[in-house]
Amino acid sequence: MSMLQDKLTKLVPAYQESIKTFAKTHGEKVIGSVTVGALLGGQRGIKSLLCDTSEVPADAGLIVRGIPIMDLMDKLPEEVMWLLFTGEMPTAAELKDLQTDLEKRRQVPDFVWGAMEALPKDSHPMAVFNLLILALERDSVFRRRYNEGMNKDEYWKAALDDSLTLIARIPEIAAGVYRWRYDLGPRIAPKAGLDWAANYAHMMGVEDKDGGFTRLMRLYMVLHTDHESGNVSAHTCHCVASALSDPYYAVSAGLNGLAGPLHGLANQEVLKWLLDVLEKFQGNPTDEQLDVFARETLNSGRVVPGYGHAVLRVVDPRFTAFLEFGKKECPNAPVFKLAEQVFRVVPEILKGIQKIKDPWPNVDSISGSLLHHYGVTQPRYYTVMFGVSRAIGMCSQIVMSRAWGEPIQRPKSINFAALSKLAEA
Ligand code: CMX
Repeated sequence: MSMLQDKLTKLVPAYQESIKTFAKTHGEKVIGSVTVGALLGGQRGIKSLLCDTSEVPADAGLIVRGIPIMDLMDKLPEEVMWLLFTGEMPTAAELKDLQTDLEKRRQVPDFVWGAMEALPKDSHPMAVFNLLILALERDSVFRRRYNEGMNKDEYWKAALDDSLTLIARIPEIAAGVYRWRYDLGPRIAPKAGLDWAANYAHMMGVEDKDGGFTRLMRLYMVLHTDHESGNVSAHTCHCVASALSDPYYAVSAGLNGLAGPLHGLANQEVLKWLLDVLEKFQGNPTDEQLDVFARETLNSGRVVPGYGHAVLRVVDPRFTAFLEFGKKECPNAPVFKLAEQVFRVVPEILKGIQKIKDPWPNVDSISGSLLHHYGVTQPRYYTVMFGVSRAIGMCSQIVMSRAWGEPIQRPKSINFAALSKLAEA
């Protein structure tokens, strides 16, 4: 048993018990209400999901298990992974043990590559990536044990087993998609002794003379791990897993949601938008030119990608973390400079549009400008990188839900006639 499995075996019974007792004591308490506006407005603000891995206060942004994301900037993704699963930072021995466990699990079976190579090259990288995660489902321990009659109390253990294997294999799958999709040569094998994000950078084969790309990848993988449970990808994953579909099914489903342009695909849209600006003005524009360009986007009925958020009402701290990284590592890179300039110009425009609740940048408005600087110049690939990291958070949420025994989700829908009757009564 790995140290993470051992740690959770000690922590889970108390967690289970506290929720069971809480449900008995407070099961009938009212904690909120549902307005017609919320029902018709994408369920905004309805508190209906339990998530202990992270929270996103509107005025502060991501907090992972009580720690603001900015305080985790210099950590490894594996440390944040341990934090998400257990609520504590790992000791050096625990970190080492987790890395060793991931290393043991990371061999991607050959049939996965066969599935990839059967696809047309112009498939979207997110479609290929999600399909390969589904292909990994063949090895699901959760499904096998369920078929063998697994006791309910063991669900979380089998979900953890699958989660660890999935997280171990996901960088190689994502790097394989990158090299195949853009004809960059044969796949590069993982290297012993490298941490999880450094290995992902290594397997992508991006030239990295001063180690800047590896540093970016560590930060990127830390910043995108989790964002509570109400966003499209997390709550899709959560819902699918509640049917006891195993983590491969659930994470792949969640990542299909991440592939939407209003969610994770926004990072692709942002880079396309920034490159359009550079092309139109043959380089970095003046603030006035940028202002006109952004207003043209809005007037043509499109969104300015990377700006606004369903929950946040301040600058996304993950944006700030990337901004700090860029100022230190590549202050003069043209695309990064443009992303900084957009931050100066666009919020002032969005503040003037009454319906927009959040005029501030989210994480997607800047991440691609840094990737582009290091040579990852294919925006259609960016959401895959987001997905590699987000799989960690989704898996931690699945394990927590199976640990406390969350039942299958089944909110009630009503038709318009019934809604009208209720509202008018
Ligand atoms: N540009 C133009 N219009 C915007 C906008 C933007 N950046 N942000 C919000 N709006 C518009 C909405 O489209 C909506 O218009 P309609 O009422 O005409 O439909 C109106 O302002 C109100 O929206 P809101 O309540 O402020 O925001 P929502 O919760 O509805 O949507 C989000 C949130 C993120 C989908 C939206 O801000 C947006 O589309 N942003 C651009 C895409 C983006 O960056 N997405 C990534 C989000 C982070 C992530 O999930 O990864």
